Amino acid sequence: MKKIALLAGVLAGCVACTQKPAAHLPIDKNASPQTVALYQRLFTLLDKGIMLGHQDDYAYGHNWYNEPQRSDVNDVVGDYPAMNGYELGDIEIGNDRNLDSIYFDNMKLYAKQTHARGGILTYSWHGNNIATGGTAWDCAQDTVVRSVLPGGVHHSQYLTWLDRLADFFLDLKDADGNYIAVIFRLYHEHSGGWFWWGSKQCTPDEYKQLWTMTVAYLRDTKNVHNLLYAYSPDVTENKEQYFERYPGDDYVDIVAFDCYARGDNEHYAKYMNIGAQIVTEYAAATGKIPAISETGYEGLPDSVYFSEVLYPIIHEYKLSWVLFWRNTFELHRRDHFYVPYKGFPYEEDFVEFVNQPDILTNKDIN
Ligand code: BMA
Repeated sequence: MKKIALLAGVLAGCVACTQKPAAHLPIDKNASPQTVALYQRLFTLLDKGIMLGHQDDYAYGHNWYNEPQRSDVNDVVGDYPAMNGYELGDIEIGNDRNLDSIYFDNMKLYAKQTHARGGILTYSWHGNNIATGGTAWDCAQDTVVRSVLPGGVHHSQYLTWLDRLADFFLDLKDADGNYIAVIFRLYHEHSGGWFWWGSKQCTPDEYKQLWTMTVAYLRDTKNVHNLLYAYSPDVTENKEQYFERYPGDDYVDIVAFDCYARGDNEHYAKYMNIGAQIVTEYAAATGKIPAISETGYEGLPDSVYFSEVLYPIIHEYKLSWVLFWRNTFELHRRDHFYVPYKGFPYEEDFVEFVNQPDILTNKDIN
């Protein structure tokens, strides 16, 4: 009897195995212990709530630039974001600061400080157009992706660009000298046609090759093992469109999407729901992490955007984080902000949102 029971138990265990992976491991088989721990931490936190994210939070805010430990989010709600986004655009061309005026040396310092307080980091990359020397938005051609793939005219130069990215990630170290594990969200918003890697600029197959080449180069050639990889198209109509350019489960740790409010709340809710449903269902079925990698309402003209528009939507889903885009410091771009700063008339709306029990700030995840 005992034997039969044991056998039944083993069989039941196997059935369970085929349905749900026993442990959530990053796609990088040689991921550092810290990277494995970060991935597992994301799964643990997924049961707790949705992490609040903000882009460039430590670097600058509305009306200030590089003031130690300052953050618009902290100024308004009394705590830092749990998820902290930074942008690597221009690192590939060897610049000392990114396209939004953050010095990479400072960015490394912010990473160290953020990590020390238990925050999590995610990096985007608006890399330049290697064929024209223009920006990421220089997208009139449909040959750039092809030209950086193996055999393409810009392939070897493109690898030198990836070398600079690798150097940055390998410079992310904590106080004990361990690599800080972070999220890399590459070639994002590709369901749109505004970047050189967008849907009008390359075929699905070329996009997938660009992705797998980049991951394999960073991971296997450059030995960067402190990364989790996030896939994040812009809005999509359905699953088919979302996955049209998906490079495969072996190349993605996090399934996410970007979606902005632009005045039409019904339209926003529709696409937020489509995206949230796709990523949460897929993540649950395949053992990935689902997230909203960028959202917000530029200039916050709606006094109840956070509490009455956004929250009721995301509250329905098991999402890892929701990240709001940057609050610019430049005087000529004063309307480019996505979270309130101290003194902003609708700051209470944000406070109400952040105080919801399922919205997690830095303290809540430590
Ligand atoms: C965009 C804008 C740009 C910025 C870019 C990369 O959405 O905020 O001003 O340069 O992101 O951070």
